[in-house]
Amino acid sequence: MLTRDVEMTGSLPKELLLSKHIHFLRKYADNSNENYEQLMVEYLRMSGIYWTTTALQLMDSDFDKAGRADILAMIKTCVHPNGGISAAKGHDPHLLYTFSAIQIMVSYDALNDQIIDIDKTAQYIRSLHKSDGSFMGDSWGEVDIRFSFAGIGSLALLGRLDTIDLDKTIDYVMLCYNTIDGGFGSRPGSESHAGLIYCSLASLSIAGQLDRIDADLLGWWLAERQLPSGGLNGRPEKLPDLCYSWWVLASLTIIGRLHWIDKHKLLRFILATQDEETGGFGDRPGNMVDPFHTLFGLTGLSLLSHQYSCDPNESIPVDHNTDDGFDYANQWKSISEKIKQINPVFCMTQSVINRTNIKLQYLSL
Ligand code: GRG
Repeated sequence: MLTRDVEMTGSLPKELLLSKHIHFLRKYADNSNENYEQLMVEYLRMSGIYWTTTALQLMDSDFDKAGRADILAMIKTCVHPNGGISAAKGHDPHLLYTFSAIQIMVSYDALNDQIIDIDKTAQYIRSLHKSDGSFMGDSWGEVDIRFSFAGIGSLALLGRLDTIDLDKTIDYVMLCYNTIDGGFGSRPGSESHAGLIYCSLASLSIAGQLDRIDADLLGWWLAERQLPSGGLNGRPEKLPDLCYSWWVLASLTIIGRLHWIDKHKLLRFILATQDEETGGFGDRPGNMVDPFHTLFGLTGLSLLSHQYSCDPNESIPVDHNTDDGFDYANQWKSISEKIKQINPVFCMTQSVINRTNIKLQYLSL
């Protein structure tokens, strides 16, 4: 099989540049409207705000003060009479942006701040649920497993999961399951992809139905996503991309097999994707940085460092080269102190998820 990868040569960052990342992200979060106009593509602005505020929240204890009122006011301008929420004012509502807006509101503990009518928004989500259990993204009718997760995740955060037939919804998710590799594709019969595997496992976790998959087979396929550079791709023969430090690692965490990848090599890859001048992370070392990759670089580090510092059975493998300029034990400890714990299902801080009553299922070996 063809392996495509990147070279890890030259002087690449080896430390977490925390304050630079906070500075980079604050440009997006402060006075959000004007800066988002310039720096974000408008049609996905709501998700941009979710990526930025979640990343800030992971690093910054002052998160609540940063732009809260402006961001909540902006969300209010995107709420439609049918309860759906759009990416930006004047755009049509869509399930993905409804999910992002709900995630932001829950993070700010603002669900009951009269920004949305919870019943109406739950009914909007239900209106996109089809009789076969699948979800459309909007009234135009595209169906994708991402929308199943956005629907289930949104309703769970709203406390309205009983609005839909959850078993039927999960039966549709299982139609997208590929018995050959244990993964999931975007629709029944589609190729397995790490992003869609995350959406499926997160849905199964919320529904408590993770026992319907072959976790060893899937864990093997996910671990195979790691390339010699240490980075992860989303499917075979593709280049590594930092965002898979979320889609792959969150999936492995949900099924209790995070330790099946080489975390030290991945740490080197993640740190190498930082921009030492501007802050922020890019998809690969040396590439342009953006809030999407910055969030998923930080969430990958959060999953790895918190497991490492919490699990007494974890130790640095003896075959690891200790002459590569990395003090792994100290790095993991310091990263876990600097980045808060992320929840692998919702991609929101664990402390926020602890405030909800949502019960999640995880597998273990
Ligand atoms: C709450 C974190 C969170 C997500 C909400 C939108 C969504 C639900 C999930 C998206 C899952 C997904 C499909 C991720 C993949 C993103 C990505 C890098 C797509 C690029 O696809 P290709 O085919 O990439 O260009 P490869 O790497 O296969 O070449």
